[in-house]
Amino acid sequence: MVARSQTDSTHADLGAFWMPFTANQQFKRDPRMLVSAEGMSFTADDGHEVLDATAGLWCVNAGHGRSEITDAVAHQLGKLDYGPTFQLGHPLPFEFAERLAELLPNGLDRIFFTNSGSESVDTALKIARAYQHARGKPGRWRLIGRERGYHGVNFGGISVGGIGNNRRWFGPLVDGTDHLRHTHDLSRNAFSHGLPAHGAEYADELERLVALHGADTIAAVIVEPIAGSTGVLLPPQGYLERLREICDRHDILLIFDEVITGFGRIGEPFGSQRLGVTPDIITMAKGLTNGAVPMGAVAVRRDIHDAFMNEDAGPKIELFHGYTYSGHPAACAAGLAALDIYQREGLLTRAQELEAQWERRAHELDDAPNVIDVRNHGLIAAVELEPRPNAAGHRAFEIFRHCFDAGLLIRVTADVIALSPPLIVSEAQIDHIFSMLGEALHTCAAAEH
Ligand code: PXG
Repeated sequence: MVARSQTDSTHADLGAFWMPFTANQQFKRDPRMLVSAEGMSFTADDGHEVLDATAGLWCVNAGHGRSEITDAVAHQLGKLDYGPTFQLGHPLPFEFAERLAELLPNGLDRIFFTNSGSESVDTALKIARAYQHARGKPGRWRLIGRERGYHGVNFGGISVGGIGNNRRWFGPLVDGTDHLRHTHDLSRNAFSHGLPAHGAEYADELERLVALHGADTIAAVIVEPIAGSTGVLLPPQGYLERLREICDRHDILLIFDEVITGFGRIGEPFGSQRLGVTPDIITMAKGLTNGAVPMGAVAVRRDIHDAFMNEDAGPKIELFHGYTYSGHPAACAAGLAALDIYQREGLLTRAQELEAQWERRAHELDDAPNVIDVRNHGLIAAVELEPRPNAAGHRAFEIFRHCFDAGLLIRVTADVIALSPPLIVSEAQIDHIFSMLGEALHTCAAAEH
């Protein structure tokens, strides 16, 4: 593997692209550019290879450069590049929705297509509120999220989301939301293997919010079964079950945001199947097309969908919602090809086969310098670092840069390092990921002294 060369190119032409969730000025002074990808690796513009331990941004579950997807998209664009889905149809989204329904938990077999995770979340929240109208309970409009939750960046998503910086700059948010407390509790759960033992009782917070607001004002609760973006927070054992129970008791919809946990990340097609709790609505994106074409979707329990349908088969639209690109032909073609690969190669359950080695290697970092927690589930691991005084996030970012130069792509959020490789990762590559990360933790710590 070629190490990264220190180029001094000025990259004077990088100004126009306002980069998302990026320190633009810093990046443009010292850019990290990827120019191609194949299998488990990217290649940077200086020719050095970077092993992808994050599946891009949690999306390239079948690995990069899958020719079946390229071919399917090219073929579809040649045949029908675009077709409206408002009052018209074309075959692909119908076929893709059927295929997804077969994979989803029982009963969630009605699918609304979007273009991203953020749109899926806002769609799900709107469906939840509109459903309460459709069944004659329009007073149920409140939406409950959770502290530290990430549900994308649109107004609905940041309103139920719980990451301070994603909310505080944007003025009044969507009215009628409240939040459960987060479940991260290192005092009791540090260095857990798999789901942490303590904290199921955090779900009882929902009872408190019901007592405060009245169940008859609450439409839905939305949580990530495993929170990813905020730094990988695992649900305590029994927590999701208890949340489900309380929602049932009070007739509140439960939405799982599976944008990260969908498509095999924790060893079943959807996280809810692995975790044994079935929500009423599931949002997804990312792995839906293996990251090749932007697309999201919302899966809804059939009776929720059916509440919008009535015997009047006239021209009345049942749900005033949709996107120009809902069910885009190229996205559906990519999604169908991705599903074929996932199923043919057994990728949707492969995380369970690799989990023991993954967990063992991850926890070999328990004693590495500055590490205050290592946690894991499926093919996800997080290494949490002690923040430097008055410089939160700096330590992890240095490790990110060190790893990138050394040929390993990790993801950092504040001082949490998150790992989530493509599900095609080999056992040797798992060893390599943790050896390189261990080396980076030691080297960066030594440089601090
Ligand atoms: N819900 C969840 C649970 C997500 O993780 C979104 C919604 C929004 O999806 P879009 O497609 O609109 O970005 C996400 C996105 C990270 C990282 O590093 C995570 C996401 C996006 C970018 C980076 O953890 N999650």
